[in-house]
Amino acid sequence: MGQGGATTRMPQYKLIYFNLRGRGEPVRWVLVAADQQFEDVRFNRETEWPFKKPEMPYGKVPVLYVDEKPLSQSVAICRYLGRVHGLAVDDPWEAAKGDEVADAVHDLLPHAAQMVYAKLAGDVEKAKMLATEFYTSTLPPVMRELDRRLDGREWFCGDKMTWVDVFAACYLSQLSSHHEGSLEAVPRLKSLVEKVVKLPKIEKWIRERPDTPM
Ligand SMILES: N[C@@H](CCC(=O)N[C@@H](CS)C(=O)NCC(=O)O)C(=O)O
Repeated sequence: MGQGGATTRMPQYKLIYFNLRGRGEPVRWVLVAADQQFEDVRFNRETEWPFKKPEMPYGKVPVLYVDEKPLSQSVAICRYLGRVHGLAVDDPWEAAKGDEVADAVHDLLPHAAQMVYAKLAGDVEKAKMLATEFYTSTLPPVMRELDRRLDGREWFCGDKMTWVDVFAACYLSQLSSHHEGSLEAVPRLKSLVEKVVKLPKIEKWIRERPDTPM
């Protein structure tokens, strides 16, 4: 009960995405890390999405409905959830440097997606070429900078885990799982990713989530 006898109501969350990890998965991880229940609505991309697309703001997913109000853009959604559920910092500079990390990781996605699509299409040569480029040229400078950011601090925004750590760990754990040893040269980043992945609630989510190709 809140002050004056009013009941403090938990927000109702409904996440709309495809039956994939993709850009929906970091939102799911932040919801899980924040101990929030949510309805995990997953459309089939081929059969259902063409009918649902016109209903979505910007015609894109993920969309998080917060008490029936839609919020788009995966990074904005994670940032909002972080602020509302205590997975954020107040200091504007630390918060902005956290946003920087999230955007830098998010920028990797189109490159990674090309690689995964080529693999799923069975184009072995193209997939191999894109993977070599991704793991030798695209990913290492980002990993190095993220590792450097962790010099003398446990988490990206200081001594407290925030949505940024959860967001980054979600993508980097998946990307590194496709390429053995890719986190070895960046021990501080590797440790951050492992700490998030080993949170009991995240481990449980990974164990129980639907098995999807990407
Ligand atoms: N910047 C947006 C990108 C949203 C986006 O491109 N979503 C893709 C799926 S990952 C989508 O809706 N594709 C279907 C379409 O464009 O019809 C975000 O991070 O949420």
